Amino acid sequence: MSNNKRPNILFVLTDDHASPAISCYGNQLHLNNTPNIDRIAAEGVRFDRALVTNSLCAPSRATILTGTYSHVNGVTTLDTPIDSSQPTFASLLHDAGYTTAFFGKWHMGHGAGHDPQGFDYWEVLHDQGTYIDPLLHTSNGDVQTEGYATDLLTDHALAWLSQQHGDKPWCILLWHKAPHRPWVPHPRHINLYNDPIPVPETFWDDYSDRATPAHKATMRIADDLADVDLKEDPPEGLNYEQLAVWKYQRYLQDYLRVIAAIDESVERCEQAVSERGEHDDTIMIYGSDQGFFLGEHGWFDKRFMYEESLRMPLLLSWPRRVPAGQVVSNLVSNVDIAQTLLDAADVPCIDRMQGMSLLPQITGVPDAQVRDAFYYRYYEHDDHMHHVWAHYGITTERYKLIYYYADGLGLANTSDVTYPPEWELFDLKIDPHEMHSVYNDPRYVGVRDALKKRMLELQQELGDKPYERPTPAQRQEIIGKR
Ligand SMILES: [Ca+2]
Repeated sequence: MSNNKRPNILFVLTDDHASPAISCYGNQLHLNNTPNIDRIAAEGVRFDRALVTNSLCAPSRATILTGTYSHVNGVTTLDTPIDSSQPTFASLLHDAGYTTAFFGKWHMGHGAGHDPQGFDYWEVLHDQGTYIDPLLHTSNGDVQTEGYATDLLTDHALAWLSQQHGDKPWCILLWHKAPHRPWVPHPRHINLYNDPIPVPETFWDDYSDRATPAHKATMRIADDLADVDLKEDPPEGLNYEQLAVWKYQRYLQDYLRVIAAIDESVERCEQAVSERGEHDDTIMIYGSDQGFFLGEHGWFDKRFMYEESLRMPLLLSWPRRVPAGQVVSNLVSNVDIAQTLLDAADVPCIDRMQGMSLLPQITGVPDAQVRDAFYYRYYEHDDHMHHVWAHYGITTERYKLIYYYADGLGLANTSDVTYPPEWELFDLKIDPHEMHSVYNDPRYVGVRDALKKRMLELQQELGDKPYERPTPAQRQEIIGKR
């Protein structure tokens, strides 16, 4: 077999899977064991600081596919469906002779103009998708299925793979719903994780030394998990703190059980590829559309530019080309995935793509390009459930600067109240959990000003613009349209 054979690609993306719930990431709380996901890292690379451009399901998916930021691909929020005529790494691979297929969560709109394009075959979960008996949306109409979504999507993907013969390389995107809320496990996993799970050290965070948005967010495990998440009544007589810990247990138990099914799915994928004799020439990628809070800062969910939410797990193996057992701590991103896969397939990327191929960094190319800083922007200003304010910012290896430009407009929990913009600055070296903003600390003035300058440069390079607050007249107009 030639070294120049174009690789197959099997890309497993999950939804809201935080890296502390993947055992190869070495979580101090030892939450679970994921031996099959871990195998990808052992046979390839574990990226320890893979950052998303916008920590939300649909925007991350659009960024991964198109290799562009939200302001370029248009998918800024959950309510901005994709224009799926945009070129993606999948459509470019398809044009270059790959056979391509998509199974699972799309969540970027349905119907003409929004359905997947560039795939020889696709079937997507209807909208957000369900864990049990999911309704599938396909090019031949909707199909009602019976079964557990993680298993069923794996069945369908591997059945499609078994029909692929001949010389064309293939690319499968198996993008699960799991472990997204409301975390419904398969009955075979219902007895896992019954022992008490320790709470993270920031669980009781009171958000002192942070800007207003951390205080205003409504994604606290203690206060904001719903009955559909908890699925059973708590024991009677618990005080507030005891109830919070009980809710955390319920949350984590089901979250980890759902991940047990994903790890089994990955094992089946690995076996299927090996049985086809394609182990060495297949790129296996495991990632999640963003990180997730697993009780850190007392939260569930994502959205914030804080590390737990900003960092996605990302593992990649390609035995033919990528040396095994690597750990990469450089700043990489979901915006890099498209160019990396195109590079691997020797297909040129297109000018609008805004990331970089990660292959040089992981194949031993001397002086491979790395980032000095990374730009982030979260737009979902008017979310009615979590109330995380819109913001943008920059992170380097050591520092993170965040600008909350929210001014009250569109904030469901603050009505028409105006808030001033606020900043946060964290020194991740001495404060890795981001508990103390040093934005107003005189010792950090130099760092602060340098980061602001670099953030504006990056914003401009990427074609984004600073937020402009509406004038009082514009403000009245916006309010009047409600
Ligand atoms: Ca997600």
